[in-house]
Amino acid sequence: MLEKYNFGEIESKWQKYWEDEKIFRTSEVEGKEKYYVLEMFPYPSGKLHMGHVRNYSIGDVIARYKTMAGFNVLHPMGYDSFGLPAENAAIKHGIAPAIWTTQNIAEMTEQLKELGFSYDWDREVATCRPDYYKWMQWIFIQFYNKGLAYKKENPVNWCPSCQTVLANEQVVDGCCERCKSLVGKKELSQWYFKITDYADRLLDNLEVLEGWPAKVKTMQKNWIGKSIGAEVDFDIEGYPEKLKIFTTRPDTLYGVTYMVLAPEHPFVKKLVEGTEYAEAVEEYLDKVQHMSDIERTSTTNEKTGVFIGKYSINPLNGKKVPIFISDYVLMDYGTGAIMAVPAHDERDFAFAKKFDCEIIPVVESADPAIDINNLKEAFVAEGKMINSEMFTGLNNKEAIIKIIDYLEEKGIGKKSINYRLRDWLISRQRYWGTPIPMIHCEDCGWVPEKEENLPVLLPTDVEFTGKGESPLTTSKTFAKTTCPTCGKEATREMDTMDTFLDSSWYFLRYTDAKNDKEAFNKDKQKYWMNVDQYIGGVEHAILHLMYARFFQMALYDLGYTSHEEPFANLLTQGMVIKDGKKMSKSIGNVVSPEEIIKKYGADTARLFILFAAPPERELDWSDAGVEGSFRFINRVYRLVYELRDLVQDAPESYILETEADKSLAYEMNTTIKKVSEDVGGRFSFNTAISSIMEMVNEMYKYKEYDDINLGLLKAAVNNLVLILSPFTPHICEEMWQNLGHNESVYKTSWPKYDESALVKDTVEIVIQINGKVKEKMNVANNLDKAAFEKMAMENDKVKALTAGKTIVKIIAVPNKLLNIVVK
Ligand code: ANZ
Ligand code: ZN
Repeated sequence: MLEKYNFGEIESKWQKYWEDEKIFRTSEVEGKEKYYVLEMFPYPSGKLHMGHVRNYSIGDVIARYKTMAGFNVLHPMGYDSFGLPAENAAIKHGIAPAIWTTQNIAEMTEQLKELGFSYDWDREVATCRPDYYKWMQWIFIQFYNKGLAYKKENPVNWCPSCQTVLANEQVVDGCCERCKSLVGKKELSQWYFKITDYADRLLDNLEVLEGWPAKVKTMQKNWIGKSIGAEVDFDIEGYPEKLKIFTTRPDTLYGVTYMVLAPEHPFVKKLVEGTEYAEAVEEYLDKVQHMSDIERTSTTNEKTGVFIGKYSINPLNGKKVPIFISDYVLMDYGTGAIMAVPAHDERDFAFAKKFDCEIIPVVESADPAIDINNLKEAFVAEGKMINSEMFTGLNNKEAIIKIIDYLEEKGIGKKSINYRLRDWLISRQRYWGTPIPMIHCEDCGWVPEKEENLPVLLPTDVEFTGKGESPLTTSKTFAKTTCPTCGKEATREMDTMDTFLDSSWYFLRYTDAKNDKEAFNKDKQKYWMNVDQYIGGVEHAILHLMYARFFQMALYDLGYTSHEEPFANLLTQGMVIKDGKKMSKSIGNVVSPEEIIKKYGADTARLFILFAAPPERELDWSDAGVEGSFRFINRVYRLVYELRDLVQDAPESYILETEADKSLAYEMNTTIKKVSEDVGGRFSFNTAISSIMEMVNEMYKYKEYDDINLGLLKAAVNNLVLILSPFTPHICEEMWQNLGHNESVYKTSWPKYDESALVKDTVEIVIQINGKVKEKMNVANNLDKAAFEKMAMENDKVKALTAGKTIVKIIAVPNKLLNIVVK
């Protein structure tokens, strides 16, 4: 052991050892309790950022702790390696996506190894490799055969800059999530997954995911957006067809004063054909086409619309009301038509004010301050029914049920449920993704590729222009094939899969990453799944986590998985910020992991990140904090360096004799207990680390006593190294070896604490006179108030200081302090 802490040497030494000895390789061990800890795998951009380091440090502490605590731990890593950046590099720099990606993977792997993460690298997956995407294609075919994949012509979100289709989930505020361009609409024939078949299960199962943050569950719930209401048939004056509307407020039927159709509603053309309204409607439709759904439904936008010259009849009271079209009604929700109740709906209220429509209140507020006949805004709360014939007087919640019954009885409507969740659009007009393994035959239609012909390989003879259709169409070899059913000439699908598919089952592949006969073996997934602890950014709260749940459920229904839910517990780590802002190139506040590793070593980087904030919170990067962590590591190193020879020959057992012995034993045992609980249960790493820091302080104090107990000191030093090892693994291996141990610290059991040493015999108390501290003394723990006061008053110094004075009052706080007020 060198006198000076040389992190560079120590870290590369132990990284090599772990790799050579395959310390972190795992396999199924029957009878040993398994623990699967997983961090979201990265996109191989080439460089790790601090967000990655944080994510993976959290996972690594858990994995190392669980290993030492006796679990059979699975802790894998891989790469989500299909996607746009590789293709953009091809367009810009002419470098093949496969080569660009492979280089990046190599660089990132090196960085991950430099940080000392305990991955079983034998299980590494990269989604762009044929041995992975072969099984992606196989899963697609299973979904297709089960009726979960279908092709449909539809207006889709189209990013004019990325030249590709986007899922609804990838459109943020009407803009492309990736390049921020304004998204338009385009008619295209596309592949979809029927995730809507799973809407109720995805929603209901949230209840049993007790280990998920409430925030994430709420986001998923809102995304699924289940609305219970009714469908009601309105008549259209002069037309035989019924106008179907969806409402969540059938209780407001008597307050309907106009109707609104989505501008794209199929009735609209028919209703205005040949009338004076046709032109205005046409113009309006044109304008709406370029707007995103978010803009259209915003409650703050000025309302626009066009009266189409026709009227509708309310089936409950026969009232005749005008029909409008307006952008705030969307075609692909409900029935694409609404009944408008301005008295009780915000958007209807704004529209009615602008277009001078009637406002009829039908629910009265209990609050006398609200003048229901002269509303300043829509009244949306609960209340008592008014102006509603036989339903008047009911509570409006009751009325909802009664009115639905009545509609059903009369055959003019029925209970109806709507979801915001849409089917998942999975085709992309992109090169760097899994080819969709479907073949189109003129006679047989769409036919899946035969299983023995998988994988359908990505061709390499393609051009990257960044424009137009899928780059696969430029390959001379790819399209032409034969029909798997009839053998006739046929063409391949030329779109590739959304990369969110690849990341929807990688956790299953890790359980059996090398299998070339199956996507994963059923027994192996059964042994390892589900993931006990998943860790990643909250930005994946909806998309990735919803898709992965859907895959897991669909594969469960197909009989391939044994759990319905993939992730038992979820931890979403906070962002890493600097100077109060997210680290970003444009702000210029990025701290690169490489820089920190070079200057202080990986152990310091890890310790700082884990110590600076609880995992769910934002982490404010601080150079002083990094320095502090480095100093602490040095302090531990010096302590072990100084004591290593002394304790090696010391006895394995010890008897506590002096007060100092008892105090150190107490410190050691409480620290082991605290670290075990903080790391094993609450993931409160920062408090665990600060208790280790206190223990180190106590050890520094203890070693200066004349009368030291070497057996005890030996236990303390060994335990210190063990409990620190999940955080700073390299230096702990080094110290462990130098303390005379032959095996890796990770082959050693997590230390146990002595329950009986957790109570202190004595406590230090403070004595104040008139509020000023005058004396400290040790007294027996948990003395009652009277005994405590007596002890303190018998102290010599206290006696001297109070001699000849009048004692006005004594305030005693047992185990803490005694304040004597004198005159
Ligand atoms: C009448 C009514 C009265 C409504 C009232 C609300 C309040 P959620 O909760 O999102 O499901 N709606 C129905 N289809 C629509 C569409 N395609 N585009 C825009 N809005 C639509 O909202 C359901 C409510 O949103 C429905 O209930 C309907 O307005 C409107 F005091 O009907 B309601
Ligand atoms: Zn055919």
